[in-house]
Amino acid sequence: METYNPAVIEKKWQEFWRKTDVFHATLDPSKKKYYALVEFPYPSGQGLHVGHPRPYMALDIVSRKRRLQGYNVLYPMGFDAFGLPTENYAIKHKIHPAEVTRKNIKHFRDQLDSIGFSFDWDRVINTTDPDYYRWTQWIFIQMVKHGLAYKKEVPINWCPSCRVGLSNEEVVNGACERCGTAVEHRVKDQWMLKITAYADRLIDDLDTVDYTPRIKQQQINWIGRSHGAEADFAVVAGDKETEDVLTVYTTRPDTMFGVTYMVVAPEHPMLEQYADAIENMDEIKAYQQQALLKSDFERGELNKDKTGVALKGVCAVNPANGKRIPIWVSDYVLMTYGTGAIMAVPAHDSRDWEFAKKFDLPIVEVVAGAPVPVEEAAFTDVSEGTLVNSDFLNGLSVKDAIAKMIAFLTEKHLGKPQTNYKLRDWVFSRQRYWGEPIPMVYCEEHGWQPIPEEQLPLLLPEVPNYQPTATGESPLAEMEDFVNTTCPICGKPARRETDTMPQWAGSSWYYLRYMDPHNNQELVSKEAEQYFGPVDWYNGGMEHTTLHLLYSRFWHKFLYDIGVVSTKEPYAKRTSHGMIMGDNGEKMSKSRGNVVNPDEIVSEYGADTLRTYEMFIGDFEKSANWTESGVQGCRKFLERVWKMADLLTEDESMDKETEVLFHQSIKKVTEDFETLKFNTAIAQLMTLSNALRAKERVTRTEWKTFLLLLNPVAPHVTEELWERAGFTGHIATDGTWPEYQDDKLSENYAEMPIQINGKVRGKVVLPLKATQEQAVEAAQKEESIARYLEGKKLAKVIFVPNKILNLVVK
Ligand code: ANZ
Repeated sequence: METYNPAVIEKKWQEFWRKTDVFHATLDPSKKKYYALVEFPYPSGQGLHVGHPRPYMALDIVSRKRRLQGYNVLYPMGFDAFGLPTENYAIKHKIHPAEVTRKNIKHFRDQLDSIGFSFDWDRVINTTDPDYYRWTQWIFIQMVKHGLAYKKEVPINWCPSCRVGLSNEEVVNGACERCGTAVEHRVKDQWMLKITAYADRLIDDLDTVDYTPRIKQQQINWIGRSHGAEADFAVVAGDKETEDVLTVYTTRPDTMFGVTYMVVAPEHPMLEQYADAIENMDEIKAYQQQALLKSDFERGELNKDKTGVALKGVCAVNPANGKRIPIWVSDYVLMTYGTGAIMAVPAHDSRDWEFAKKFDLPIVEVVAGAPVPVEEAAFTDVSEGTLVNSDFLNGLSVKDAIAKMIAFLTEKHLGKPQTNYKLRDWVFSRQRYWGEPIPMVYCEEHGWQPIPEEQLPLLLPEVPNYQPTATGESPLAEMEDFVNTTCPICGKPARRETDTMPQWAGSSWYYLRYMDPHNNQELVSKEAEQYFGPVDWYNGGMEHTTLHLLYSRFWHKFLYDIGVVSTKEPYAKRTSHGMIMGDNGEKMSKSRGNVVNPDEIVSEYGADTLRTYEMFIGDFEKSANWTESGVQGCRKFLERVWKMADLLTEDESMDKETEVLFHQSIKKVTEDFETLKFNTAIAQLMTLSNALRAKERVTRTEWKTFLLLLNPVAPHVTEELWERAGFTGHIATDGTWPEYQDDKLSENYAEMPIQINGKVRGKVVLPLKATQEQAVEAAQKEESIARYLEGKKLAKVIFVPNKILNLVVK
């Protein structure tokens, strides 16, 4: 046979798949469906590097295998194309972002096609297409109508370099996620989405889905639900107890008797309120100025040198024992969490402890059982320890003391049980051009109104300049034609919202559109949603666990509440992949010069080699370093497979010697493909191919089975070999996934030496449980033995099961 030439084979089969449209998922409720989803890419100007397709290959394997198992598989792909890099590129090169996007998508599509994915391209979506974002806008309007979208003056995270407001999620260590510039705080009127209304359901419904444990845990941590109490501390100004109280949020009401001071955030309104009574207001003002410069992240950090100022002339009263305690202002207390004020218990809270040590404040132990005295370290373990120095709580465990103190506060009207969340409402406005216009209009008389739904999509107008304005307004603000409109209620002149949506908007519901991408009546038809939903398996990056995944679960739950979708959760299963690093072990990036372009690998070694290598490179959930020698190894494997075609015999049945290995391989590959163990599945196929080559013949059933098992990984070469072997049809159109037999999973056969009159004359292969009669019968049939029996009389039979058969003849 000629040599393996992937360049020719791969084009041929990609063309075949395209022509036969085999990967198109039809809406056919008579067939069992399987919906596999991968995160759609942002079509950047750089194109794909070899890290991007790793997750696509994984679910391509699952999709191809499921199709062979008879499923109607929906495996779609699209482009998440709104976003800053495109806009920035457009600004720099003076090309319209839509033009940039078109070019980039074309490039991505070519790259993806060359790798041979089984995507259903009839369903491709692009979030910047008005037919798509019309529905993104529609969902926003439904949220407005249900009170989940509202406008609010909020201090936002402002990136002075991108000139854009960022959500908390887009701020990483106090810097802009995209460009790394330190984030400032600014007050702006923003559209907000009330994701907090769904906080409990976003945690509780995790019990109903199959997500990798660390993904679940990250979501839980991000939402940050904590149970505790609010407690009121009376404020004393001068020497008089006022009517006012300072309310704190605490998860440890049991430690109330250990409170030795209070702390308010620098932004706390009580400071303004008591400005007259506070004697050192100048000092406080100076401190407030300083705090403004720090991000919440910096402020919350442990082990950071604590700063603060004590209020002079104002103090508070501990509601448990009536003692007067000082009030401090310090930036380790955030205005954005709880009530912006805390009761400090230095003996049992590490940050309070550090603060107390620095400013020499009293430390009172109220939970006994610390391994070292509380003067040396805070004792924070709540599972051990007994309350002391705490009046009516003495002797109780922490758990019981919490309950008792909450009951006490509630009864005395000094507090109440309270649940808090770290999760904040989602800042949904962006002052950028390249995003979905927010379909809202402001009327002097009727306030903010959504535009009538018949007017959707609200098109993004062409602007001469995409540059964000110096005032921080979106470029749309300068387009009078766009801005000036009429009020949908009274018809009088009104102004349009000029902010656009964040990039997270389009990706919050895209999996629904794939189910029914061309529907111009609805976002998705009931029929399509009920058939294809929910997504059976969604794989994506770990970095999207707290942003995209949470946002899309929130939108889905809202759509469930208004009857658009029929399931409570969008994704039945979610997994994550590890990254592919450069050959130097560092993250692939242009600046590090370690980027590998898949195009080069495809043209030098072939797509099947690239696919095999990326799936063989290591544990799918862990990161792995790219090595060229690894690529070469996989290419060699496929070349050996190619040459195996020369060993093909006319026999149909499986040879006994490799039958068990075959059944074991079917089982292992079938299971490993479903449990992210692509590497061990491939290793098994390598072992199997070695065994087949060792026996120097491959029967037709063996060859067929082997090609089917390898097909999801290396679809082109296996189709070619299938065709050359003359098997019926093609794998993609006619193949059926092989099944193993339980009773063939272990060695059931043994070779038995046959003796004639005490001398070994040959051997037979017998089932392990063979009886004496079966053994004798097999021996008589065996040519090498039969000669010795000819014309003789069988006098005696000595049979040791599974070991030996001795025939005594005369
Ligand atoms: C007294 C106390 C004693 C606390 C103790 C802890 C341990 P989570 O679990 O994250 O909800 N806290 C409350 N509001 C705060 C704010 N705005 N900025 C900074 N810290 C704040 O944490 C709740 C605990 O964090 C609260 O319980 C409070 O300190 C602090 F041994 O109250 B605790």
